[in-house]
Amino acid sequence: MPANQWRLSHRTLPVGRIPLLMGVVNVTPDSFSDGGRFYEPASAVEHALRLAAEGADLLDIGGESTRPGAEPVSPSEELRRVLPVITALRRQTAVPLSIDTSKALVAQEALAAGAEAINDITALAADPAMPALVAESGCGVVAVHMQGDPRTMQQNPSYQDVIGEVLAYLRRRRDALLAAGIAQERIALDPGIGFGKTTEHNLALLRAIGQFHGLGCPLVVGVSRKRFIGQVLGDPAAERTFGTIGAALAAARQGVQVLRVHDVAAVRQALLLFEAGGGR
Ligand code: HH2
Repeated sequence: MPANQWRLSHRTLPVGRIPLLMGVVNVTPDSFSDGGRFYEPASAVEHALRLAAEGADLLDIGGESTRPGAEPVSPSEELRRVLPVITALRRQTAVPLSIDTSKALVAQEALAAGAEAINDITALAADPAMPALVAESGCGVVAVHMQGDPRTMQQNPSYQDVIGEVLAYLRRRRDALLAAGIAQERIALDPGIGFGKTTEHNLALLRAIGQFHGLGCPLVVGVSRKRFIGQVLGDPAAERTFGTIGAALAAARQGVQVLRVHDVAAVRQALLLFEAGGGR
């Protein structure tokens, strides 16, 4: 049975017939699709409130780009970017917030400012303080699969069996988080589309994502505006929103519980019509 809820610090998000939408708020100068657009706190807050109004179920605030080749950012710089945004949003919207970070210091301050989940592309493996922080605070967590690190991950991604290896990794990380005292219903798992994967790897994972329900946790998938969309279309420069919608529906058909997207209104409308037309 696919998981039908995801517990955060102060509430449980029930998963209905279509996936929950996690709206992307990048407070960065260099994110791959919207870098610099929401770098000022006021514009990030305005953007996040727009995504909330469009129907986002969760807002994911990030202060460090993880696009291929991106350079790391110090914890103090990451905090300088995200904290004012989280603090302002906590006052202005009831939509739950997640912090997209791999650093316990950043996550801890973000939780103190009102974030209710940690979205970590290293699956809580990069910073040894992360698992205990999540266990003690009782927040939700997203553990993402990545091969390598953002600086080098797209240089030569290779797998013998991409589905088996990503599944096994997420199972190991789930077990490590359970052993650290994190409740299973707080753990969401993400195959990490684009994180050390070729277009073929991404498509194989997307086609097989239904198999990941066996892990017993809600699944998060981030296809939004990613490079593989341009490659499938044979046009790397193509506008990627329409392709994002197609990939989102492929995930929804397989019961994915959470989609991380930039274009909340577009994906939400597509999902509502998908559901009205019979769904999966
Ligand atoms: N993708 C990105 C960042 N964070 N988190 C999860 N759980 N899943 C994803 O697929 C994922 C993620 C990359 O996208 P974006 O935030 O738009 O770009 P950047 O990392 O350049 O800020």
